[in-house]
Amino acid sequence: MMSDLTDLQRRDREHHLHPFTDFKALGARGTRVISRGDGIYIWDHEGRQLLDGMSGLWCVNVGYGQRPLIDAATRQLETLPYYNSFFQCTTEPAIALAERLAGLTDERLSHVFFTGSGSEANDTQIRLVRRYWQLNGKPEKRTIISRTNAYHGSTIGAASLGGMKPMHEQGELPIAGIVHIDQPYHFGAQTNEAPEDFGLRVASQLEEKILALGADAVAAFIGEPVQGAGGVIIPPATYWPEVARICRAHDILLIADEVITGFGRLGHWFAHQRLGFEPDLVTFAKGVTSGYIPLGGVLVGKRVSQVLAADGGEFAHGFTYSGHPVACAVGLANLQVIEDQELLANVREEIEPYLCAGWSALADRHAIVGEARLLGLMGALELVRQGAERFDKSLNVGERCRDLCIEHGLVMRAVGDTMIIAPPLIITRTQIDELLEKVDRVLTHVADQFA
Ligand code: PXG
Repeated sequence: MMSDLTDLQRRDREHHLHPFTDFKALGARGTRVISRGDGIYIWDHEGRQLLDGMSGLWCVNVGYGQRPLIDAATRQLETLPYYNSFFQCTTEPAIALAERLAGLTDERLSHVFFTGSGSEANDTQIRLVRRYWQLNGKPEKRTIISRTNAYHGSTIGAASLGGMKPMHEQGELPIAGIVHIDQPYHFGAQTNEAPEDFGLRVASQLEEKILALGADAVAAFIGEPVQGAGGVIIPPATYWPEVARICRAHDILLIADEVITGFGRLGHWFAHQRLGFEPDLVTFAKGVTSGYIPLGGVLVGKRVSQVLAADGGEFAHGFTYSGHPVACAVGLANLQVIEDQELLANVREEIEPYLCAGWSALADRHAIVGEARLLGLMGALELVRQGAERFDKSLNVGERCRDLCIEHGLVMRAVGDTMIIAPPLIITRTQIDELLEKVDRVLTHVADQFA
């Protein structure tokens, strides 16, 4: 029997500490209880239908209710719900998924280390790159360079890699050996520089930082191909090839954190395939199972895997749920759905161009949109007072806009005053029309209230 909403909210308030949530504010307002999902839609406890413009939390790539994923989980739960990959053991789904993931890239990314989440995967990266240089007789190569406003997860290591100041302020972060350079945020930099020049200039900070620290002290550089939680920061086309060149020139490992950008979000299995660079290591999570069940990991390039596999001894690292058979079975079914339903081509050829045109038009029609940007199915609208002038922070325009979206039956995410979408890859043109029409109406309301 369904519980009454106020009762659910009371029990939630009394016992459930939510992530990234102001507990007092939530307690006063009451949680939104989500009860059901189908395709690109979710329904809340009161039966209100919402177009899920965020694919859950950037993860439900194949949409809700995909039967092959449900069946794969059920079958695996019945056969073998759990076994581990420690002590020379493994399971068939873990083998098959590792092989399948390695096959999604060129031959270079040959091995997979499984974790339960993206945060664990990035903590694994820290230990993996330091272990690699240790085995190469260069243990002093241990510093990792990351970027301001990056999001790499919430564990101590991953939050240290991240460049979010409010997170660092809670818990004495970052840990030693992690430093940050600027993000390639053209709109945020308020510069007249051409994006291509700006991309090269920001990338050159990496070289300056390496030279300042000494290449002998630097293990790796990590970055999200397109920053997600930081506000869909799309780097100029010149940025990543230049970053890759600098890493190669100074013998620094290159880590692409593809937790959001992987598995079709940019119309390819991985964003680096689109943005033109070759990472040594790739972090994945979220879309690998379309969020149906937790799974993450690291795709390890031959350069690193060969050293680990040679006579490196034990890599003293792993999780109870590394290679969880149910998660891996769901991952395999998810990849099959992406392939069978031709979702990569659907994004590239059908959905992205259509959405992109409608998205740019929003900036033309609404003066409060300072910039509309989109790559693949990751889009952002920068809400501004006018031009590039921001609203006063205390107005909470982004949050108000998000609430208005909900009232109009649409889930968008607000990062400050930047409104974000990342819809499921199965979205159709008709559904994009519906999404754009809702956003259009909401922007008119926001403009009436704040402009
Ligand atoms: N790397 C990236 C690039 C991410 O976006 C993680 C690592 C960590 O993954 P786990 O599975 O440990 O959460 C993420 C997660 C948001 C939001 O509000 C984004 C994430 C997580 C929670 C909230 O945009 N990304």
